[in-house]
Amino acid sequence: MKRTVSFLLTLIMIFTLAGCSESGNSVSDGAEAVIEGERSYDTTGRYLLSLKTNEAVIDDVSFDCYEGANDTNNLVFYEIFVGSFADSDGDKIGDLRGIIEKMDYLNDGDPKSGESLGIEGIWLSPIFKSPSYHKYDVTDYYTIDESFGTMEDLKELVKCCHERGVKIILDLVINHTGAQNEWFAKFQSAHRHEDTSDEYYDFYSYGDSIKQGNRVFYPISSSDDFYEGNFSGDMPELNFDCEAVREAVLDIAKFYLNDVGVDGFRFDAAKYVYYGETASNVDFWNWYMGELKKIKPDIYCVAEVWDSDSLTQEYSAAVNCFDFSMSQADGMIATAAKLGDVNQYNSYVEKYLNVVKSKNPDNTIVPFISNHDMDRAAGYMTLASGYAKTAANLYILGPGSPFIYYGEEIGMKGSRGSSNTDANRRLRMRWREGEMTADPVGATFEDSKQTNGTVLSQFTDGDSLYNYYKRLIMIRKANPEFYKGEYKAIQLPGTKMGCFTMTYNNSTVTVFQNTGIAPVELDLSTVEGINVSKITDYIGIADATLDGTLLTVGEQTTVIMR
Ligand SMILES: [Ca+2]
Ligand SMILES: [Ca+2]
Repeated sequence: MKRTVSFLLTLIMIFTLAGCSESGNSVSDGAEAVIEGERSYDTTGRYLLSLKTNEAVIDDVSFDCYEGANDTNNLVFYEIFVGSFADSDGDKIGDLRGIIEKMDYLNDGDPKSGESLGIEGIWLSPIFKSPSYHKYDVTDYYTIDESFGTMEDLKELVKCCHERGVKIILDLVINHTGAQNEWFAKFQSAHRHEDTSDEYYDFYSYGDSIKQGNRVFYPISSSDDFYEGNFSGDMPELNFDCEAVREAVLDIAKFYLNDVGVDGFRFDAAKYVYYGETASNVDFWNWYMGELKKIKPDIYCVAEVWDSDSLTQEYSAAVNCFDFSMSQADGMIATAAKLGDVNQYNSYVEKYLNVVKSKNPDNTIVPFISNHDMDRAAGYMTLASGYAKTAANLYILGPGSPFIYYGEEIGMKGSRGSSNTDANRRLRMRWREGEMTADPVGATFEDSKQTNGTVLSQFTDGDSLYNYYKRLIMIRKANPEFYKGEYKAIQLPGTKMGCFTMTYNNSTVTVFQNTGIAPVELDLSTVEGINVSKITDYIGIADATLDGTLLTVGEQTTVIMR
């Protein structure tokens, strides 16, 4: 469906101001192509954008909002840790119906309403029957854990997502199962009886000692054999040399693609399938993705290969992979966001994107700051420092499919801390006082450290991180080149400000990103490889002006030009 009304025009038409507002400063009165921006929010949190240049230019400053949901790659995803997100039945455990109830928060189906975050895809943490709160130890792949709901609830959530143009992918944990899985009971029984003809005898990886190289094995009780369990004794590892196992894991995916209608998967522990054997793993994922693409040609999958780029990129031949080197406190995004050199960041993005494309042109990069296995970003990139916003600028306004970890958009905190528990990284979503799940089992993070408020408190605050994320996603959608375009890093000598272009169908968007705490002036006539005449948007702590060829980008601010 083609949107015919321009993005900008619509926003101006709904210009019914109330509540708080911030406005860009008008600079250089009388100069050609001066830009002035007003960003406002009405009492419901509606985002209003008005960009003004001189009248000769303004007619060109309009956008068709790009509906990226038809893209296989390049969508803005949102990771939901299901048990901590939204509770629908009062037991304080997040569930699938809770997500359905919060769909308007995530995406209300109207790209121009300005009333939802606008994410385009959802990754659900594991939802299959399991004894743990995190559910990475699956008891039964065909049953939704009863604390999360039912298969019918999942189908309704999928329908609800698709009605809004949102993709939904499931966390698929197949390297290992839970110890309570009946497959494991049958495997153990076969070994106790030394019945090598039993169809489950080879179902899991086993050996005759407790340790082989770096692989960890556990004894099978009443047997001389040992089973592989690199993560834990409760997570026995399947044997992918067993044809029946390959069939079983294919059947699971088939069921959720065909019968439930999900759009793809996030593959847990992808490099552990064959422990330490990269070539065998890549072969496996190539085979698996090939089979899944036969079922659903436009499937979107992304794998967890938590390792160095040089290893992870090998898997890019088979499947999209998260870019772990971009994440966490010492990662590429945080480094550049915290007064770092954006030229270096852009060079990295270009180089790594090219590597991924050379491995498989259908795959792309998957930038993110944090996920359920990492300390939350707001702890080391505070809202007060502006880093939370510069980091978001860097990875949301760029190529690939950025993944936002739930609560990142409101600056939720949570770190392992001295109690060394991942539960602290998976705390309850802070909707508002009185409307939150319980924290996961074992969480010790003090509530008083959550100083950035709730969804409710941020909703009507025009300067809030929530409204900032919403605006970033709107800007991304207003520029289809972010989804479809070829990325090119433009080196700017003598400044840490970064520049890149993205070009699609002979249309180019040029982006300048200043993560420093001082404005940067740049004579555009000295920059090779760009061809721009006007600012079409900006987002950041400050604003931007263009006076002739002199571009001034305010502190911690990103500018979009055409
Ligand atoms: Ca519940
Ligand atoms: Ca394994």
